[in-house]
Amino acid sequence: MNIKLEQQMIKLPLVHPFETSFGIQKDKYAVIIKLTDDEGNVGWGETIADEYPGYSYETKETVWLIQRDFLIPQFLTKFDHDFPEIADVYSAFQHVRGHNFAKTGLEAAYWSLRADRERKSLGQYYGSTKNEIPTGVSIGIQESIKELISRIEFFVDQGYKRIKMKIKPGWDITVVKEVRDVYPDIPIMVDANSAYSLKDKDKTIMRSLDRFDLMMIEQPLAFDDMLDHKLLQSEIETPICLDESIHSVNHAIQAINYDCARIINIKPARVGGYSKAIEIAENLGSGKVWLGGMLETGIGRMHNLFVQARDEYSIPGDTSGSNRYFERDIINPQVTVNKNGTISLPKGKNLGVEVDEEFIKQKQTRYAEYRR
Ligand code: OSB
Ligand code: MG
Repeated sequence: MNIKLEQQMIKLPLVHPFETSFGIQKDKYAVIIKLTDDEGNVGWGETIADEYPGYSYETKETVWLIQRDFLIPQFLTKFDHDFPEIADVYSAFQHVRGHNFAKTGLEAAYWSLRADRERKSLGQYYGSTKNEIPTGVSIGIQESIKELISRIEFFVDQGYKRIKMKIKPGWDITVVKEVRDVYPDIPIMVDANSAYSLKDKDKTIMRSLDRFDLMMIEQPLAFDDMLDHKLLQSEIETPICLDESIHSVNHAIQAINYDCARIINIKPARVGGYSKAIEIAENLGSGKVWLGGMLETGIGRMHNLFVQARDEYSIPGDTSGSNRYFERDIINPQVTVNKNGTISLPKGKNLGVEVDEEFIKQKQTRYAEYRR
């Protein structure tokens, strides 16, 4: 089978800078993968492409090169005779260690091509059972508590069901307390992005967060340390949720079995793809998983929405409406949030939305084409 693969880097300004304990992000980069087969069917995938290796070691440069030099050539050979199976796709990637973001952009495009060829919704491949999903919003560190509260108000007024606030030392207990005073009942959680340690000072902070009835504390400790999280979990009531520490199906299962965490934030790109995100959900079940985000553009957003429409994803995730991130998204229509805090899923084939290729071209910073 002949197949064309287009790799395009795009840059979109964020409507609001996103500050976490590891830095401030002002622009969103993504490497968009487009597959076209010889019958004109198309598949779209998005690769997370950060400017700075703060959340992960992968950056927009590493994803581009690892795809170009290793993953794309190996992936394209799988179209040698027939249309590959998902196991073939993974076998193309198995000798490249790590680099899950780079792999996921290709895997996602492959699923989307499959849906296009078979004239089905992507949701049928991802096991969607729901027409709408409950969702939340992740709010970065702000200049002042007053500003944070007005941002929360802005999102609560739009219907968002759950608020996630970023914390770091110096922006934690007081901030959470003031937000709780204003919003005694809304589901709130915090995300530390590894900003704390097991030092007494930090443990005291973690313990004092117990009184605010938080849904969970996301990734308080180091990105590569599950054991420390287990020790911390044994000393606090609030469930720990792991994000940066989980890179595979096995990690996710072990983290829950050994009580290093009670909940896992699944980001398909971090665990190596959408099939892996599904496998983790099947293994852990409802109440233990939810779907995180990496400020995706519309293509990654649609993939994320369809996987969240599975039964196990009952906890509201981080997938917000397009306008929370961008002035204009790369799909039409844009993703919007309903008054009741849900996002409705489109019914059409493939992504269920149009990819705005004109706009992608305008925002493109790099382009390459591959064929076999
Ligand atoms: O830790 O979950 C995180 C964004 C970039 C990097 C890390 C994280 C995040 C988010 C944003 O929290 C979630 C989203 O709105 O996509
Ligand atoms: Mg996180």
